[in-house]
Amino acid sequence: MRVPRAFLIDTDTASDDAVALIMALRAPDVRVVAITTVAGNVPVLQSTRNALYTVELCGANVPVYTGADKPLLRTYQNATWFHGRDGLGEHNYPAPRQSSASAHAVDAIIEAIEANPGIVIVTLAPLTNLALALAKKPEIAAKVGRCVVMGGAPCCEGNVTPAAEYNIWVDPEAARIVMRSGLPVELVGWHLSRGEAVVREDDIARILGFNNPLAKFAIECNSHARRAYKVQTGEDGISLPDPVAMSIALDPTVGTDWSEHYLDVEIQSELTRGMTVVDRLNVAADDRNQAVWAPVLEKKCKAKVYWTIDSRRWKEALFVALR
Ligand SMILES: [Ca+2]
Repeated sequence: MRVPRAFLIDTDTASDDAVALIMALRAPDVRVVAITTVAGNVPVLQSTRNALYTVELCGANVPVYTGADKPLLRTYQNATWFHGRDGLGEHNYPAPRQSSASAHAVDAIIEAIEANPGIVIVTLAPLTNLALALAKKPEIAAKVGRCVVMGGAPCCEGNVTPAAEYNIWVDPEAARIVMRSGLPVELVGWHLSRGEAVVREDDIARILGFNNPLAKFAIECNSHARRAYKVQTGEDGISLPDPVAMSIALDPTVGTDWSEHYLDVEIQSELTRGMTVVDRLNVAADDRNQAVWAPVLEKKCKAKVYWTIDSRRWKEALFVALR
């Protein structure tokens, strides 16, 4: 039998994070060594509570570590307008039985990487925890096998400003630290959870037809997010950015078109704060650009940016997890 792959998941557990956690916890060839939480969609203690609740619903036994309660420099801004006050659509889920592990998320990240060389890090949230871990111990970057980042709006519109996606926008300084760290980043932008990837009425009926508590929870906790997404984009259905990223973490071939580029994050502009700037035409080393791009070029480390996915296969991965 193959040795299961080690995953660490960093999350601001709201409704789509919860579904992504279920996918990883139920994957037979994955061992989730730690879940770390951060302030994002909901405040960090709510995020921890939601992660613990989801772990218990899966009958799993994975430690949850609480992390940063605010971005590195910016004022914290939640996304309860999208996911509901509790992040899970306001269905009054009971408190989890377990409490979070005693170590801080930042130390848990460092320890998990050192104990599991080649580990897959999946980030579903602002990158504050990972940035703090890299600041504390930069050499961990070289020990990570893959770093799948749900975040960014590569060469397209964002979901919180025209230029930026929420996870990157909330803590752009942290995102910049991660992108410049030498980590093998794979960027799963917000655009990949739109259009064909949206879980439509017939998909929802199919999931509810599985008739089990996880399937019911996955749909129910996204009720608020579904309404907010309709208002935001006009698209009907449940858009699931974190589960799409998880499906790629589980199987990179779900991504159908991707390429490797230098990537940086805008931190100075008001208009384009948190924009993920992708060197799509590979001009960063040109005379015109190399001075500005020097800190990125120095690392000689390009990010893998996914442009399209196979929506049928992404949804199949979702169904398998909830069946
Ligand atoms: Ca998230």
